[in-house]
Amino acid sequence: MKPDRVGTPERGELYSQPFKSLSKIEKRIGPSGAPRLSFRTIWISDVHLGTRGCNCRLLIDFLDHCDSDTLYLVGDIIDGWRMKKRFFWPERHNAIVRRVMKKAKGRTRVVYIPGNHDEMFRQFSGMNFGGVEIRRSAIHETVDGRRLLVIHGDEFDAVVMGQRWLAFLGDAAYNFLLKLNVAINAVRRRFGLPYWSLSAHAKHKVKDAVAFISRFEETVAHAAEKRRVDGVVCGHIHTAEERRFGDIAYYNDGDWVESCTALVEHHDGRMEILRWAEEVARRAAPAITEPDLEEAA
Ligand SMILES: [Mn+2]
Repeated sequence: MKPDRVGTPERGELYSQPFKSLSKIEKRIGPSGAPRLSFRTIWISDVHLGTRGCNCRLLIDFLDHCDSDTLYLVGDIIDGWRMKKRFFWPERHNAIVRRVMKKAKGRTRVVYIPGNHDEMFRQFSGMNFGGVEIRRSAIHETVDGRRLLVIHGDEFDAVVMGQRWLAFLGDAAYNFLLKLNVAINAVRRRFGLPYWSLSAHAKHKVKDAVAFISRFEETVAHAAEKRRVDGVVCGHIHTAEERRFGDIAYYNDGDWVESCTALVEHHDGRMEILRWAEEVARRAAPAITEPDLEEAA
């Protein structure tokens, strides 16, 4: 029995390219030469395509090295707010859309839950575009039978922050920080240094930001408790986290602007936050051999 196929009986296109997908599965090697990873479920959010802040290089690498039965796009994938002001759409952003659509046409079930920056897609909830299901929220059942509510998380801005204009105000300062982040990392890349997030680093240093994050997490977990689910997966605040509030499991898949993280469910049901910049750095580092270890000891 394949429980992961439950709820997707319409996937006739599963067998449309048998030879192509078979050879890929056999290889299980990504373009970098590192092994391709397989998960039951992947959640990513806050990609902010259409902005300079999006770490498209790392995300392309992630999509090229990770497969899953189900892929949830948990909102703020495309940044409509920013694009209204100035149109920015490099070829690399197309490459991301192409990769997601290719997964949707293949063996991956893709569920897209728009957030506040891509709220223009919310009007298409219930529709299916090229295999991508658009939903306002979803209930994900883990392999061990737990029910997780999947939402973007901006639903709670009013509760957590008071009013929506505050979100815009914070957005300007935050935007500046992200621009600085892009500049710093362009220099770091020149010198062959791995990606490092200034904005994520700054956020953890600011007391108010820390208080805001914990209030958000608590509010979301409380809402999940009311919905009588076992846990919740969200994004929105760009802070990956895995913690418990009483009986409720809280998961945040982070973002691809600062921390470059994804939440995954392994085939055995184990949940994990992947920090992709670290994965890539590890790949580049020389493997530690046994004599090295003996020397160190
Ligand atoms: Mn958001």
